[in-house]
This record gives sequence, C-alpha cells and structure tokens, in this order.
Amino acid sequence: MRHIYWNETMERMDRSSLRAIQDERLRDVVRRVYTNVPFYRDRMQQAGLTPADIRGVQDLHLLPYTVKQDLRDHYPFGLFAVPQSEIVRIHASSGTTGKPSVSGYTSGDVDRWSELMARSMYCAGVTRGDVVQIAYGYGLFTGGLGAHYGAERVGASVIPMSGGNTARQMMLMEDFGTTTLCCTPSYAMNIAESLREAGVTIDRLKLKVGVFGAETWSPRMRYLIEQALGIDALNVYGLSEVMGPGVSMECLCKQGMHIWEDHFIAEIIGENNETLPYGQEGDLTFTTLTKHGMPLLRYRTHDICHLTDEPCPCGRTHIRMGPIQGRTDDMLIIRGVNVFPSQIEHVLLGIKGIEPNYMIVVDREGALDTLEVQVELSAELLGDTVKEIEALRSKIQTKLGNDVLVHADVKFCQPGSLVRSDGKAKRVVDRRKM
Ligand code: DLL
Repeated sequence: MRHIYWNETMERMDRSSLRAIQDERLRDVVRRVYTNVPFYRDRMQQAGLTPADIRGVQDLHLLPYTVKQDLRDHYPFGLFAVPQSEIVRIHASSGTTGKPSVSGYTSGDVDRWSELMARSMYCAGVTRGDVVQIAYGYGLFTGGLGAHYGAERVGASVIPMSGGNTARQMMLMEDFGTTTLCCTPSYAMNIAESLREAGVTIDRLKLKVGVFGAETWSPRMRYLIEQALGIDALNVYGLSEVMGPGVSMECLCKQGMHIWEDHFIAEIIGENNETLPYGQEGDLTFTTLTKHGMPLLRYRTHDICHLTDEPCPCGRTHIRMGPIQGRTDDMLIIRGVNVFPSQIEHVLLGIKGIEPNYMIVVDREGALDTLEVQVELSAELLGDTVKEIEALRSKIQTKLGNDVLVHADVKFCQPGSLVRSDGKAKRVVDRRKM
C-alpha cells in the first residue's frame, strides 16, 4: 500500500518535536484566551492561575474544563477571542434541542481547517485528479464546507452535491466518474441500497474510497459499505465547536483516526474527572492550539473512545483515537442497565437475514422500561415460514440479552420500510422523555 502525505514534515514528525510545538502553542493559546475571553480569565483566576503557570502540556491538567453549557451560557458570540470584524465564518452544531453551539472562524482558522482536511483527504489517498462528491449537508453544519475546502485544497474536482436527492447523487456519481464519496455512513448505506435497487452495478462506477463520519458506525457497517460500494470506507471525526470534520482522520491502514496533534491536544477523561492513560475509554476532550476565532481549553466532547500511541504502519506519528463507542449523553438506561445504541447496532449487523436498518424504541409501561428493536427482514426471508422467522427473532433476542444485557422485543418490518437518512441518522426514539 502506498501512503501519500500532504505535509510530510508535520505528519511524520518525531514525537518530541511534536511535543515542543504543542508546548509552545499551548502557552500561546492560554495567553490569548486569558487576555481576550473574560470567561476564561475568570475561570483561570478562580483556579489561582495566570498564563505563566502553564509552561507546557505537563501543566494542561491545571486548566479548567469547558463544557457545552459554557457555550450555551455565552451564546452566541461570548467565547469569541477576536473582535467580530475578524470573524469570516460562523457554523453551529446540529443540536436538536434549544440553541445550537456556535463557532466562529477567522480567515486563518478557515485556512488551517482546509489544510487539515487536505491532510485528511491525503490519508484516504485522495489527490489531484480525483472526483470528490460531497454529500454532506452544506450550511451551518460543518460537514459540507469542511470536506469541500479540503478536497479543493488538494486539487481534486469537487462536486458540491450536499445531502439528499439520492437519484441525482447516483446519476452524477456514474456520469462524472466520482472516485470519492463524502457523507455520513448511514447515507452511504442508503446510496448503496438505492444503487442496488436501480440495478447499477459497481463496475459502472469509479468509486474507490469513502470519507465517512459525523455519526457512530460499527465495524460491521464498514464491512457492509465496503462490500456494497467496492471501496475503502474510512472514518473522519470532528465537531463544530472544535473545528468541524478533520480533527482526526483514518488512514488506509484503518486502525483508528490520527488526531492532528500540532493543532489539537486530546485527552481522555474518566468518571472522576481524572486523565486516563492510553488504551482506556472515557470522555474525549480537546484543547485547540491554533484556533483564533473561538479557542477552547479542555472541551469535553462527551464522545466515548480511547487513544493509542502505538506506531501506525502508515508512518504518521500522530496518535490515533478508536471509533466513537457512543456519547455519554446517548447512553440509555433501560431497567437500570446502561445501553449504548452502538452496542445494539453491533449485534444486529452481525446477524444474517436482516437489513442494516434499525430503529430503537424505548418506552415505559407502568414503572417498567421497555425496549423494542425494529429491524427490516431481508427480501430473501420474506417467504420463510412463521417458524423460521420466530427462530430468527429468538436468535436476535438471545444475542441482545447476552451481549447488551437487556431484553428486547424484536419487531420485523418490510424491507425498505424504516426511515432512511441523508445526514445523521436518527435511530433512537425514547418515548419516556416525550
Ligand atoms: O458532525 C462534524 C463532522 C462532519 C464530522 C462530517 C465528520 C464528518 P457536529 O454536527 O458538531 O459536527 O457533531 C459533532 O458528531 O461530537 C460526535 O458525537 C459525532 N461525530 C462526528 N464524527 C464522528 C465519527 C460534525 N467519525 C458530533 N464517529 C461529535 C462517531 C462522530 N461520531
């Protein structure tokens, strides 16, 4: 496998030089927020800190955390570290309730973001000559524009499709010879299914790689997408508060996402607010080193994963994060058992006879929580006898009971009947909260 590097010096820098860059940039960002953001100055003063106390990464643990509520409390622009006249772009998170979290970018920030997305595109082997179809939504959501600027920066031909209109996506994919698809994994699945239904075989396409992110997806989902589209399906991570897509990106080795450490410091924080060592799972937390519009210190993402500094065969030296296992606030508590939707997905996608589409419905009957898992039967099973279908139901229930430790009612649906997504999939309905 041939690896290409967008910025080889940075991407393959030895770890002690990388650390020296982080030390210097951390001192710089701490000075900037202390001087320009009253919220951070107050927080640091409350902790008895001045910028001089932060000598480098070894002192990171002294700094206060930032949480989403802090962004809400300073909505919309209260955490900006530059005058608004220097902000050239505003994005916002895709929160479903209340006010979104807002992020502002200076032109330097947009430039660095494009640079990191360019690195990320190179991780996927995407370069000049590639045709990149961007099926992430364009708008306040960072997916579309983030991938767009990165793909343009490497010199690829960009098709700014945005999400939705699957028939048109398929037509252009074939006619324009798309080599690279950028969208959520659930939308990639949706496109694959529509191609199959339309009788478009993969030999009519030039697709070779997908840059998929913005939502959790299991290894099994990766396998299914790769098989269906005949591509390498790679994971890209980011969040609007911290930048957007391209905070980290998987290379073709598919062993986790490289975090661009010259721009971000990642930590994993445990349940007692302690920093956990590599390998252990907890709350992924970022400090931005080079953002000027809205820098963040120790921002708790609530995304659960682990970090590793094991060398990667691609030669990049930046640490990697494992796939996101779920969010601390996604966790369902069903009859006292902690359940992550991703665990249910993992079980379902490992079972033959059902389609990779599902919906999790949690409700309450009297004092008791109930869990219903809706899945689509595959077309081949539709003709099966009641007995065979009951056997499949009990197989799913047993597997969920063993692996996730909850009892679930399994409801089979017709193929194609569950809602398809063209962005972030919504797979959980918690009626207890309604
Ligand atoms: O989802 C940015 C993005 C766009 C990332 C396109 C990748 C591709 P937000 O809308 O602010 O930003 O949502 C951020 O999405 O905290 C995670 O919970 C989730 N997320 C993002 N990437 C992944 C991923 C964008 N690769 C939130 N795997 C984050 C799992 C992801 N979850």
